[in-house]
Amino acid sequence: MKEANRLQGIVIRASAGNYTVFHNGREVLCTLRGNLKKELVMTESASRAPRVIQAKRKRLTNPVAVGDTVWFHYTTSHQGVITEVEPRRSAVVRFIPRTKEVQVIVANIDLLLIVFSVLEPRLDPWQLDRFLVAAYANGLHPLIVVNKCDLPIEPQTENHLQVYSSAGYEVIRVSATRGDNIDLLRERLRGQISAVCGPSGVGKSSILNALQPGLGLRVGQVSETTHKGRHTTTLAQLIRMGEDSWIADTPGMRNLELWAVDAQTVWEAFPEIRPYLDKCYFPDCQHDTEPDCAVKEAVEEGKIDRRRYESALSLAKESAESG
Ligand SMILES: Nc1nc2c(ncn2[C@@H]2O[C@H](COP(=O)(O)OP(=O)(O)O)[C@@H](O)[C@H]2O)c(=O)[nH]1
Ligand SMILES: [Mg+2]
Ligand SMILES: [Zn+2]
Repeated sequence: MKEANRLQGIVIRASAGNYTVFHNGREVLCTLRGNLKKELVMTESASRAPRVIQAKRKRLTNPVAVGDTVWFHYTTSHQGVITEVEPRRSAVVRFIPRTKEVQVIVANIDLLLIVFSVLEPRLDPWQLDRFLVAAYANGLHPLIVVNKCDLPIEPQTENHLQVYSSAGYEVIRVSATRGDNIDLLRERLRGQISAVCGPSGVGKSSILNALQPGLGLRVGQVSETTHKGRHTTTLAQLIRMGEDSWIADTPGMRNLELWAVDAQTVWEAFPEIRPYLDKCYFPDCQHDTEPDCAVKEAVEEGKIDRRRYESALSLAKESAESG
C-alpha cells in the first residue's frame, strides 16, 4: 500500500531508532514505522546484500542505515515516519564478534576515497592494497587520493603510483594545504556519496576542509574512534558537500576489515591479475607453488608487478586462514 504524501529522502544520521532524513534542503527527524524493522531484515538476506553478508548469513542489527534512500511522510511540521527503504547499491558492514551480528556502517556509497600521503607518513603500498581489496569486497569503487604532493615524491613512491595507474586504478594527486587538484577532486565527487578511509595523519580531515571551506574539522587529531562517553553511538553521518555531494564520516571505517573475504575474492580484487585467473592449469590453483600457473608466468614476463602479486598472495593466504 502506497501512502499518499510520501516523500523521498536520504538518511544522513542515525542513532537509537531516530533517523535524520534530508529532503528538499531540510532535515526531518524520523522514526521507523512499526513492523518495518522485521520486513527489512528479511529483505536484506534475500537479494541485494553484499557477498559478505550472504556468505555468513549473519543477523543485521540496523535495518535502516546512514546513506539509505527512504520514503517517509511528515507527522508534524519537522518530524516524520519512514515507511519504506529503497534497495541498497552497496553496504559497508562490520561484524560484531560479541553478538555475532552484522552492522551496516553506511549504505549506498558510490566512491571510496582511499587517502595516502607521499611523505609523513610515506605511502605504504601493502596497506593500500589491503584497502583496495576491502573496497572490492564491499562493492565500492576506489579512488586513490595521494595527498601532500607539495612534499618531494621519492622515486620508489612514484614507481608505486605508476603501477596503480597502469593497473587501471583512478589516482588523484592533491595537496590539501596548497590546494593542488582540490577543484578536480570536488568535481569528481559531484552527485555521489563518497566515503573516506586511510591511515591516520595522511590528511583526510585536511582534504575535507579544503573541499568544503567552513567545515572546520580538526586537523592533527589522531583519535578518530567512536564517540565514546556519549549516549549516541554514532556509526556514521553524511556531510553535505555543496549541492549534491555527500561525504560519509565514518569513525568505524578508518581501517576496513577483511573478515569473510575469501581467497578468490582477494585475487579478483587485483584488476591486472584478474585476466589470468582462469588460465592456470589447475582450476583450483592458489598461484603459489603450483606448476603452469598463468599468474606467475605473467609475473615472470613482467606483465604483473611482482610486489602486487606478492601482496595478493599474502592477503589471499591471510583470508584463507581467517575464513
Ligand atoms: N605538507 C602537507 N601537510 C599536510 C597536508 N594535508 C595535511 N597535512 C598535515 O598532515 C597532518 C595530519 O592532517 P589531518 O588532516 O589531521 O590527517 P588525518 O589524520 O588523515 O585526518 C596535519 O599536521 C596537517 O597539517 C598537505 O597537503 N601537505
Ligand atoms: Mg582526521
Ligand atoms: Zn595460478
